[in-house]
Amino acid sequence: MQNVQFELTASMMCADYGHLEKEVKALEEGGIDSFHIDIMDGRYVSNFAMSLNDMMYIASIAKKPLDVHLMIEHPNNRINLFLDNLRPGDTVYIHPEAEYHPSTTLQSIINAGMIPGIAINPGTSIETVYEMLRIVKKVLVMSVNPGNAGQMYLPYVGNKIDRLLAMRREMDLKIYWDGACSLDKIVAYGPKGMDGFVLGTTLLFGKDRSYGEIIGEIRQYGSREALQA
Ligand code: S6P
Ligand code: MG
Repeated sequence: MQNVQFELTASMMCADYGHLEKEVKALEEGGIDSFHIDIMDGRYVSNFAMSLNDMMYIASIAKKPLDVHLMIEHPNNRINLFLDNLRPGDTVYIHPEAEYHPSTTLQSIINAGMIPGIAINPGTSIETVYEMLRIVKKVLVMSVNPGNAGQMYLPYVGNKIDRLLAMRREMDLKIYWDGACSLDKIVAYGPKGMDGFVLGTTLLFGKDRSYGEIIGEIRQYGSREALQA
C-alpha cells in the first residue's frame, strides 16, 4: 500500500483575530501541522494582511512551526526583522520577483537556521526560477494570485505542479499548495506526492464543524487513493 502523508498548514489571515490564542490552540489540538503567516506590504501585493507583530505573537504561543510567506518588495532589506523572531525549523518563503538578488536573501534564511523557500506565482514559469530550486528546500506553488484569501483556483497551475513533482527525482524539494485548496485537490494531489497544503476559507475556516473534525476528514480522504491501491 502507498503511504500518503502530507502537511496541513493553517492560513492564519483567515483566523478569528478576536480569539487568536484560542484559534492557535484549537488548530493544534485539531491536528494542524504548522501555521501559515501571510505577510503583505501593500506594494508587492495590494493588500495588507498580516504583519511582523502578528507573526511574533503567533510564534510566542504556537508549539507547531511557522510557515512565513513574505509578499513584500525587496525582502532582503527587512529579512532580519523576521528571522530574529523565528525559531530554527520555521520556514520562510520569498517571491523571487520581489528582489534583485533573491539567492542572497535565501542564503540569509539558511544562515539563520530557517528553512528557505520560494513562492511561485501562477504566471511564473518553472524555467524562470530553475536555478533557485537547487538552493531552496520548499516551493510554495500559488494556485491563486497572491494578495487575498477566498479566490478562485486557476486551473493552468496544475500542469506546473505535475512538472515540479516530476523534477523532485533530481532535486531535494518539498512542494506545497497555496490558494483555494479544496478537498478534491488534496484527493488528487496528495497521492501524487504533494508535500503539503495551505488551508484557508475554502476548507478550514468559518465552517460549522470543529478543526479536528475537518482535519481528520481531510487526512482520511486525502489518502483515499492509497487505501484503494
Ligand atoms: C494569498 C495567500 C494565501 C491565502 C490562502 C487562503 O495571497 O498567500 O495563503 O491566505 O489561499 O486560502 P483560501 O482557501 O481562502 O484561498
Ligand atoms: Mg500564502
